[in-house]
Amino acid sequence: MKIVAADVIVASPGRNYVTLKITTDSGSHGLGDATLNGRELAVVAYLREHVCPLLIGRDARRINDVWQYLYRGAYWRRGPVTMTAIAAVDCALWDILGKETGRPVHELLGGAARDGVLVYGHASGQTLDELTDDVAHYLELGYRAIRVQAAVPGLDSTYGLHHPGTGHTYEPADGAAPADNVWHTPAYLDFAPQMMAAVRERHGYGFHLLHDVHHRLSPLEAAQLGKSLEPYRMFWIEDPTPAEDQEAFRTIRQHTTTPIATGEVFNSIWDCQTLITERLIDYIRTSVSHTGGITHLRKIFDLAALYGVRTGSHGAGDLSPVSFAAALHLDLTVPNFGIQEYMGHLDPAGEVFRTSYTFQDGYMRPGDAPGLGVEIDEEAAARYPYSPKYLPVNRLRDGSMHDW
Ligand code: EZ4
Ligand code: CO
Repeated sequence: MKIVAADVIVASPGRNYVTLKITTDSGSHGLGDATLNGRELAVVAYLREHVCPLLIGRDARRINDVWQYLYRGAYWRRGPVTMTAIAAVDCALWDILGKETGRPVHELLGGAARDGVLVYGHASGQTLDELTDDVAHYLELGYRAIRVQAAVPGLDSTYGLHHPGTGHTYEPADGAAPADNVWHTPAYLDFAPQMMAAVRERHGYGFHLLHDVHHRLSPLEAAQLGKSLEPYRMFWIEDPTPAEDQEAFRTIRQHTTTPIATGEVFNSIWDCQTLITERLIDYIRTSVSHTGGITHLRKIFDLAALYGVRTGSHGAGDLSPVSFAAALHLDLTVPNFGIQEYMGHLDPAGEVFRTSYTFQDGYMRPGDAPGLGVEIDEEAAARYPYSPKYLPVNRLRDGSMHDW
């Protein structure tokens, strides 16, 4: 079964998505998500100029060999652009294998190890009243796990809040240049325990509570935050410190029992080797589309299983429905699954991507359609041309750059 075409589809149904479509001489095609938020065209160029020409004529069934060829066969390897491109190829080949064999990808991975995939939704608010109302909304929808973010008093902008009018999701990438945000750690460290207290006071402890710090603290500040949140029994705090410094997590670990999750910016098993083997984190959050696809992510998850680290993959709206479906198939099969982020996709994304996954009572299921179970409507995609958008940048009050 030879690959005869590999096409890159760039579209912006609500936000930018890059989709790789691989076609075989047997008439099958498969999809992979190649979206890298704010750096979309770098992946498009890497695919179109350097990867797609190498795929033509290769056997689509040899997923492991194609992966090794694109990773090990490249002298300049790793990094988000390369690994997102490889992920798109890998997911598209799993999709093809599923369609050719008539089976959903989770069956090809050894079959379901659970009945459903626990997901967490995103509640936020400009005030604590707005936040706790939003938590009520998610509880009514049936969510058993909820991430909470609220505007930090004294800051002009805060990460992770719904834009007015966008419904229950948020979109940090905006504008043809990065927005300048201002960050002040003391204001945040004072506010975070008040936020969790308000949520637990109104809604109790009958659901999992999560929070994303988004890489902003020093190790000791993160330890202070973890300690101050212990009474609220967090499911996790996410990305407490800039994630490339794996050793930094030792300090956090020494001081607090609040569980730690990280990994959405990682691209390979080498990025989290120390974190996992030294048990410095509780949840590994790498995503299928930024970490080399199903083939590589399952290796990370297997390493994590050996050390009692559970999974908690990134599932923001800037990962397309193709990526989300791939995540659900893998989540269903791994023994050490923890939780899956689910932000959803707003229309008109639904005009472009037809999905078969479902949500019920706080759990999601990928469905039994052959392959990944997502199709793209290319005519609809053509109606939504690419529009450049940037993620914000962060500065401290004195003007110096800070992690966003
Ligand atoms: O800011 O995916 O947990 N979710 C996140 C995301 C990231 C975006 C960046 O593109 O941190 O919202
Ligand atoms: Co995050």
